Amino acid sequence: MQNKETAMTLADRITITAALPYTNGPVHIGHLAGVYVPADIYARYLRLNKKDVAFVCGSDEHGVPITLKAKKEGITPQEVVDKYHAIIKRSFEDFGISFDNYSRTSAKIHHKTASDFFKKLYEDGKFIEETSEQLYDAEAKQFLADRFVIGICPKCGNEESYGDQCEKCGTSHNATDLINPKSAITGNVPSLKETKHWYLPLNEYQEWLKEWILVGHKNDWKANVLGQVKSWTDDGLKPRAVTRDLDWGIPVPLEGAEGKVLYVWFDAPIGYISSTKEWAERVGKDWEPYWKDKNTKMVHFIGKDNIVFHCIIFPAMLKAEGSYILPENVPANEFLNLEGDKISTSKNWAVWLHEYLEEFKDKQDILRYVLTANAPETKDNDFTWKDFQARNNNELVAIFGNFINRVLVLTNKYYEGIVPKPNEFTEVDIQTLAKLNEYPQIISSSIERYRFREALSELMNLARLGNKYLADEEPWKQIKTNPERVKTIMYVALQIAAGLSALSEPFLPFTSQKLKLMLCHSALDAESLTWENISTHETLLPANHKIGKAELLFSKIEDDEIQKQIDKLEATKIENIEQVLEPQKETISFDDFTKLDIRIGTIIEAEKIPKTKKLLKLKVDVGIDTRTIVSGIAESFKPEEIIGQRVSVLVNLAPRKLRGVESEGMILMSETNDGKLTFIEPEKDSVKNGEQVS
Ligand code: B3M
Ligand code: ZN
Repeated sequence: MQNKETAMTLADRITITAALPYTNGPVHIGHLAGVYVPADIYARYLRLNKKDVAFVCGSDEHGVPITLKAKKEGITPQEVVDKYHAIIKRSFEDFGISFDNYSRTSAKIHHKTASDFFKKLYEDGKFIEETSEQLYDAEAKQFLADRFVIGICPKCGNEESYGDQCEKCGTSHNATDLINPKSAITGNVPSLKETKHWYLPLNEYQEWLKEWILVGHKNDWKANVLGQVKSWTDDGLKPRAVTRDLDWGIPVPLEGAEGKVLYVWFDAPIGYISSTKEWAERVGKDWEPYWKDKNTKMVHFIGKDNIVFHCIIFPAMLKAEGSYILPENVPANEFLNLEGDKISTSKNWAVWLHEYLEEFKDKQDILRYVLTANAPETKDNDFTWKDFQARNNNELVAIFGNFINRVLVLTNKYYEGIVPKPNEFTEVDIQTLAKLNEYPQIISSSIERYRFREALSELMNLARLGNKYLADEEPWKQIKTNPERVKTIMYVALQIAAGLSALSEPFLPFTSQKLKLMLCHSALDAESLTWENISTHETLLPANHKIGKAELLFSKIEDDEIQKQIDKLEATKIENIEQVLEPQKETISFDDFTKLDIRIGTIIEAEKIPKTKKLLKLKVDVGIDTRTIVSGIAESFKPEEIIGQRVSVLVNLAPRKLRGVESEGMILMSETNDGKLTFIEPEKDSVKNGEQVS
């Protein structure tokens, strides 16, 4: 029987949200591993446990990423979101991500839900209304917030932090907190300009958040989530602007707020609510219990870069509004890398879901399997095509597929597909059936703690149990000498096959469906089968039931299929190098050029500048004199390896003091394909120091 304790821990109504993907590009395997596959496993599992599930998501269509993409593609933001919303929605459907509803934040129902939410907080006096100086790009005539501005993160020093969030340390800040901000539109250093915004005073919720999460959930939320929440609350939460001076987004529903929209991270989480409303309207349900009934359990599935928004900002919004429930858990995953490098939409360094579905037709479950088996649940992990091939060939084909194929082939061969009536069970048979009956609870226990990798490995252990049972009992040998014994062996093996068909559904829905059809057992369809009765069922496949023909569930993936994918990625890498070439700078006159005095020189001394990562202090003989030059090449060269190096030097650059050292000139450098610096040196040694470069 299923463990009573587990049955008790599962609420009857569960709202499951999955992070709304930005529609500035397609979905890739990092999104799937981090968010959508675990969320789908959880939703499918709960439905099999006959729970009332609302699994909601939708496209995140506002925010600066969309407008930047529109500028880059020379189309409107609406055209960008329409294009990628369609691709994303379709690819989720084809991949078996079983949302009850997939909406979009440009939908009217969302604009109304988000506007009403904002207005309620405004009317309840939950915002601080303040006019202050914000970053402004005079050339672009645009205020700079979010990804419109890049600068140094005040918390971790990341030099490419966005205006609202630093992706490196996850922290969230206001654009004016950035050090050395630069406009992402023109590259200019921004000026400051007055503007009015509405702020959510997060500081007022700090103690409540600490109590709710760091005390209340210290034992059941993941360490990576608790760690980030502790880090922000320790730093002290500050008021956060929930509006922006942008023309793409949900207009601020207040008089005098023309030209202002809701901050994308204010409106997007409300997208979960509007998606639930849209679903409830369609299926004739009331949406409120899924968001307001204290007995409803809510779980947010996200990646680690979204923790601050789902554990600090959105809960503060819900608390301020007052009528909503809060998440029971936010099991955020870490990041998945690809072939050892960070997945990057902008660099096209990704395995895109819609392309995978095209190139690996009907092989959704292989990718679901690999992304679950390699899920970055507690630390960043890496996806390689070789590992993808190995797991398919050595696990899905050799363990799961092989067991099922043997059972169905032998049942058809010995009994024309009829499940044989078993004779007396031996001790081994009884132990094997008892072990089978434990697997629903074993897998439940992992799933309910959001340990999907562990749960999947337990499912594979059930297939291993089946393989071992057959290998030990050898029905193909005993059929000649003890055919009555073989009836019992095949009966037991068929029960394991049926258990696999049901228990695999959350992880491998396409395989589960295929297997259930091959077993031709109506009781195994989702309607009648619950997780519980897999083990309490007298028998999953009763004697005299007729199964269908055996078909291969999985097939080997050959080296050439994988090499094609690896070559495709390598080609992307080369494209990236070509793409990364800086566009030509603005035209200058010949007179401008003649002002530059570039000479050939030789490095005669070199030493590191203490407490710096990049700087070397060089003594350079430039023919006309010997001078000190500070150069940012320490990450590419050791001092001792560049003594005697011939170089090109801009000698009439105004002297500058760098970390206390007066630098008189600049060593001209270039970059190799793999990002290392390289000198510009004369081809021939006969060129003397002091010779001009012209
Ligand atoms: N659009 C996904 C991201 O940051 C973001 C999630 C919104 S969930 C409300 O990549
Ligand atoms: Zn940072």
